[in-house]
Amino acid sequence: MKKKVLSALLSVAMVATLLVGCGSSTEEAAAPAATEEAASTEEAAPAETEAAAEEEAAPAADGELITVGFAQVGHESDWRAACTQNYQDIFSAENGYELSFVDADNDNAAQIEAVRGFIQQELDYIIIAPIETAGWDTVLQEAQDAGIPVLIVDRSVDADPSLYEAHIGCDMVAEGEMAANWLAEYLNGEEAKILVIEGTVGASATLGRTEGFNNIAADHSEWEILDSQSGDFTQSGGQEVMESYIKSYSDFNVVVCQNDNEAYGAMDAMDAAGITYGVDGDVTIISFDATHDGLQYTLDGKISCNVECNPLQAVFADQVIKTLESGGTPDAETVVTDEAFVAPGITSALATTMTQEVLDGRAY
Ligand code: GYE
Repeated sequence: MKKKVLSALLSVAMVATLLVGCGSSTEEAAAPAATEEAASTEEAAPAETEAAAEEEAAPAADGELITVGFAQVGHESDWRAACTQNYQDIFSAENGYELSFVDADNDNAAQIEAVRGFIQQELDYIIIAPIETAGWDTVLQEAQDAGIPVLIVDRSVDADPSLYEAHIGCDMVAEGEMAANWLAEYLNGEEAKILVIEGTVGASATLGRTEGFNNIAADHSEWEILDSQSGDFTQSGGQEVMESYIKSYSDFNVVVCQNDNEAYGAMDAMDAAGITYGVDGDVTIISFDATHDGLQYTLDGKISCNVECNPLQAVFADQVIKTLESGGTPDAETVVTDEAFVAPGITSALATTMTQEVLDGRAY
């Protein structure tokens, strides 16, 4: 890549002005237990990895670090914390990178400004985990005009795909469908009065999970979605929305939380109101993410079904950059696959029943 010396000098100033995170963990610790798909995708690209290692111009090979700016959504959830840690682990100096990390605190305008900052600093690559899908064309065009390749990770954007090199993330629509298909299997024709606590408005994770769930719900006339409001992917947001639902609706038997942290808040609100939930309670809770704590609640029978979204995706961004460094063309889309987990006592052909062993194997 160009402008190496300049970017190295600028990065000193950058450290003072940005929230910077530099990975210090070893490669070993960073290696995600991830999914089988993750492992197989990794195995599928050994030629590219070797090519990158042999490539003389590769900065890592000649001792120069590749500068990468990462514009992260924020720190709204346990999932996000795991995602951030994973990027800091993989994009470490040991692995040949100098990472500039900005936490946009769920502020779309601040996130776009962070990307502009990376462009001004003439970093080698920019990675964006976009808060919202909309509003990216202008700044992506600016990055392209400056000759800086951009990777979109986690959530997606609705911008022209020629403005970025690759997208890496989970299939959010498939996750929503997985949740609803499990509910159909579980209820087996019984009536459902459903309350949905959505994620951040305008985020592809919210849009996709909602769309996927609704796709399947459309085939179930015995289901009624009473309400669907945003809890912003936070525990406090989940609690507030659930408290207001409890005031407005006296008759419901399913609560769908679009991430684990919202589920924790919703459970607090139901506890306070004396509403029972879980496999032995009146209300069935579905959650997304399947983080360690979320799976503990699933193992405990409080969350009935938890649809995974694997946050350990930095290894794929590393591969895309190595491919670009060696002059190759990376896959435009890397889909990180997910599975669903159900509480003990629930028999499902669509999901894995939780055990202590599964929980112990969870790396995040
Ligand atoms: O589900 C939620 C986080 O974009 C997949 O963002 C991610 C979502 C995740 O805040 O916990």
